[in-house]
Amino acid sequence: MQTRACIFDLDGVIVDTAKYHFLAWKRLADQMGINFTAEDNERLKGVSRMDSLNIILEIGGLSPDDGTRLKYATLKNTWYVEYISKMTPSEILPGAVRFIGELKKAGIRTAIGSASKNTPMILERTGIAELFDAVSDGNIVSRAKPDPEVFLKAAELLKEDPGRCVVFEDAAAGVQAALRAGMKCVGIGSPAILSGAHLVVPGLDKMNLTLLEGIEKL
Ligand code: B16
Ligand code: MG
Repeated sequence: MQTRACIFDLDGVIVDTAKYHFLAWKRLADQMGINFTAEDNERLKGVSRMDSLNIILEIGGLSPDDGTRLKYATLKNTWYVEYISKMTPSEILPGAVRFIGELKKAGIRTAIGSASKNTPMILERTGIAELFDAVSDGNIVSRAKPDPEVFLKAAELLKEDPGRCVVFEDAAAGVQAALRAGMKCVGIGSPAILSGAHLVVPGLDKMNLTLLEGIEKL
C-alpha cells in the first residue's frame, strides 16, 4: 500500500463530542438571550472555539468587545470540560478501535488532527491516547481549518510525506483543509455535506483496508 499514515479528526470521527459542545454553547446562548438550535450547531463542527462563538453572536445579532468575547468562550469551555471530564471508553464511535488496529497491523502510522484544545483530555478519558503515533491539535496550531496547518503538522510530527497521508474528517472545512494539504480524504458522514472527499462512508465501522487502497488510485 502507498499510504504511509492516516490522520483522524477527533470530534465526529473518533468520538461524538458534538452533543457536549451543543449543551455548553446552548447554556451560554440561553444566558445571552440567543435562540440557538441543534441545526445551528451543525455550523460549528470543525470550527475553532472563537469562530464558533462569533457564529452564535452573529445569530443573536450581538457584537461585544474582545474582552467580553474571551470571557464568554472561557465560560463555555468550563462547562464543556465538565461534560467531557465524565467521558468513558464507551463513547468511542463504532469501528474506530478495530480500524486503527488493522492500520497498525498493516504498518500504517496514525495521528490525530483536531481543532480542539481539549484533545489530550478526551484521549485520556476515553483511554485511546496510545493508539496514535502523533497528536496535532488546537494547542500546537494557530490557523483553523480549512487552513491545512493542523494536518501538515501531523505529517511533520510523523515525518511522513503529506502526499502519502489520508485524512478522515466529518466537517466540510476539514475536508477542504485535507485537500489543501495535498492529502487524500475520507469523509465521515453525509456525501451531500462532504462532496469534496475522495470517498464518503457513514462511519469508521464501514471502513477497511480495501477501501483505503481504492482511493490511492484516484
Ligand atoms: P475546543 P475537531 C473541533 O474538533 C470541533 O468539531 C468544534 O466544534 C470545536 O469548536 C473545536 O474542535 C474546538 O474545540 O473548544 O475543545 O478547543 O472536529 O477538529 O476534532
Ligand atoms: Mg470533527
